[in-house]
Amino acid sequence: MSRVKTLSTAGILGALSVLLMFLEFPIFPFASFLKFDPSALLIIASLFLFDWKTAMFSLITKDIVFYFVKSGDLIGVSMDFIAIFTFISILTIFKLNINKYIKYSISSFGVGIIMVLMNMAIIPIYFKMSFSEAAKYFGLSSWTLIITIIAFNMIKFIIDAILGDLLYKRIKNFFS
Ligand code: RBF
Repeated sequence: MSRVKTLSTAGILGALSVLLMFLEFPIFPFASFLKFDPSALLIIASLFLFDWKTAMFSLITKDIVFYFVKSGDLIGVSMDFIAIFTFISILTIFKLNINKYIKYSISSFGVGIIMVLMNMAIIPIYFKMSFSEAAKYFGLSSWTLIITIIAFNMIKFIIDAILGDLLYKRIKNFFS
């Protein structure tokens, strides 16, 4: 497939994923700033269909468009961007030939760890209180907030990777 076609397809996947972002909802009502949405499935499909660079192009398109049409929340959109960037990057360098569901689980756990660190840095800016104060504010301890963040990212990325893989299998012949 030509570079132009690949990039237009990647852009279309990114634009379509903005629509899926509108379906966002919190998985854990006590930490409602963590919102699940199925949009990463199209970025993951873009990775499986093409490559890391093309998937990044879809991701950048998605988060820029989403920022302008819906959220206006630069921190929220950036956190989503970093989480998906981390997931597709881990999947790209993860060369072990193991069951794909184990691969998705390990990769999404990796995203969970990175996002705990990101949240520790960002929560004091976003909520104007320390990580442990924010945890208390949500009715949690620091440890349960850490576990919530890991669980959220694992649920988000395992679901999105399984759906992205299913979609990829459905549409791959169309692109070859
Ligand atoms: N999205 C993730 O996929 N993983 C995260 O760990 C994560 N942490 C966030 C932390 C804060 C403080 C905010 C505001 C957003 C975070 N998001 C995260 C993004 C959020 O779930 C949602 O996609 C965006 O806010 C866009 O509505």
